[in-house]
Amino acid sequence: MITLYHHPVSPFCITIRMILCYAKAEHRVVDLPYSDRRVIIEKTGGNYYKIPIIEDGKTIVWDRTELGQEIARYLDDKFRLDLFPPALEGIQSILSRYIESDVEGVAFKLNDIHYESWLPDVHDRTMWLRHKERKFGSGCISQWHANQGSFHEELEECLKPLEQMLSVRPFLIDESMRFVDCDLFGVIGNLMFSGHNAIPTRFSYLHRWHSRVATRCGTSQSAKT
Ligand SMILES: N[C@@H](CCC(=O)N[C@@H](CS)C(=O)NCC(=O)O)C(=O)O
Repeated sequence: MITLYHHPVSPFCITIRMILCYAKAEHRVVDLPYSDRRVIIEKTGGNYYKIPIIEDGKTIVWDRTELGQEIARYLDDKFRLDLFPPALEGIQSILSRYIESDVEGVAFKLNDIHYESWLPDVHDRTMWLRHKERKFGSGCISQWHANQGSFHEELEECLKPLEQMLSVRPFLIDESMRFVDCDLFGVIGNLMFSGHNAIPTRFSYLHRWHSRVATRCGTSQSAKT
């Protein structure tokens, strides 16, 4: 039995959860308060504080390197999912960098501005705000709120090439689902988490891709669950 320690808002956690579902792996999910990383610190012997991590018997796996995708690769090996075929390593490495920097970099702000709706606990919420303001400056959430129009435009620009890719094949880079599809599914799941944002209507191929991936993973059409 694999245990996933996560918070449901995190794009990286959504990705790992959907891979577990795609693999039909027997697993349980432990929801952590966003700002309490005690379990992560204990499980990794003080070597990590981010989410997600997974526990498989005595084995603890976390993403030790930026863009290393160690958890996803562990699950890929264990369940033979073929998410990382050697012939696609190069393109997956370039595209996952784009998804996790350009797309995620604007998508998370559009979800963060609605944080009061998805972080109900006052302690967790205040510590989350502290974390954000230390990284992005005091008042960042109000500024992002005021700039949301330009963030929506930026998001559309970022999604345009992905829509174009999906107009000629069912998944981003192949006829089958690969890691980059899981990666993007996580980022879109984070974007939509508050219930206030959606994939822009004009991106019909992205909409169809999203339903296709959700069906493959046996999740509902929303990445929230
Ligand atoms: N999987 C990522 C890292 C995971 C990550 O950045 N998780 C975020 C949550 S979405 C996190 O825990 N950030 C630090 C924090 O919240 O304190 C990697 O490629 O290394």
